[in-house]
Amino acid sequence: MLTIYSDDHHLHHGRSELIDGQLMPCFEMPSRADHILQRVMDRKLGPVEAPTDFGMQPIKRVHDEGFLAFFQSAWQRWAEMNVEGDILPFTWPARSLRKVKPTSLLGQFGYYSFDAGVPITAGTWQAAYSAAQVALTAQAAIQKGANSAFALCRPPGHHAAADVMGGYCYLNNAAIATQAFLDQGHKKVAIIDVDYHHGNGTQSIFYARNDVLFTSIHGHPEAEFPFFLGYDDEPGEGPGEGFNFNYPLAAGSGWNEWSAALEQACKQIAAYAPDVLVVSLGVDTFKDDPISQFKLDSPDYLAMGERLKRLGLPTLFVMEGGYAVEEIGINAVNVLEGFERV
Ligand code: Q9C
Ligand code: ZN
Repeated sequence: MLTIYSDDHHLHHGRSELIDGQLMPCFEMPSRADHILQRVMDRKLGPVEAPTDFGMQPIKRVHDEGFLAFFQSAWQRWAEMNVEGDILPFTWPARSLRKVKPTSLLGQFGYYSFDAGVPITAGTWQAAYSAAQVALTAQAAIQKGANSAFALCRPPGHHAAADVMGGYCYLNNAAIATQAFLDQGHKKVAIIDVDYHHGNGTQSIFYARNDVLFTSIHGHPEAEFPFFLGYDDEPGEGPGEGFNFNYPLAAGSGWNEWSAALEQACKQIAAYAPDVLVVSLGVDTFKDDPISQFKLDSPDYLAMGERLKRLGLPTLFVMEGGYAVEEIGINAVNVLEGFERV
């Protein structure tokens, strides 16, 4: 399987996140992608190529212009203020407040985010832009006839909506690639989001559309980030009604529960009969993940890949979460190897 990768992800390394009442070093760190790349090479998964630059146009197909302008210029504005440290949002337009767009940098950051898990550093824009190009280049390989490709993206994307960043995510790499498939002539794309967290950004981008089927298996939002989306009674709206399926699972769920949900999701995908499949590939479902509560073990990821392969679809894998850094390469590449060995 072809892997697309750019070293540009190193340009994004946030300092701190707030977790369990403490400021901790960010869990979403550069060594994550380094370990995955190492495993891709150790296992001789296939060629590793650099991304092509497709420019801003395919990103603008998914993201709001004002949001992009804010993100792209934020660090320059911060630098002019001579403040130390990363830019972090801390006030959001929650109930009782107005959804106005303030003029100040920090006010606008609150307007364009939903949590504080999105530090903007000097290199964050470039890293996120390159991650989107990685996803688009892997998408282009499938468009040219490859049966599968792996976008080794970082930072991840599935929590980012059209004009809202959050949960370590800035640009929605999977959604940008999905929209590119549609813009290049495909009629129906299915997404399966296997990250431990609900893909709220991806769901919201395609919620009113029937040309994208969104399915997600994740920790129940009653108890887990992102808390405010990802319940099982979110069917889609308008023309998109009937094209969104969430499978929230209890903390402590292992392969038995998880694979039963995967069967349900695969049944919906097969019934939809899409032209292509996009997999939002998070491996934070792993038993030793430091911020998650599922109990998948490394061999389960081989079985996951095998099941996805049996859908018989051209498949784009887009890297999302996974924070057990030592095992992240084994687990992510196991999905790809499981997919290839059927
Ligand atoms: N106590 C992705 O996996 N913070 N994002 C969780 C847990 C946010 C995860 C705090 C987790 C975001 C792409
Ligand atoms: Zn996650």
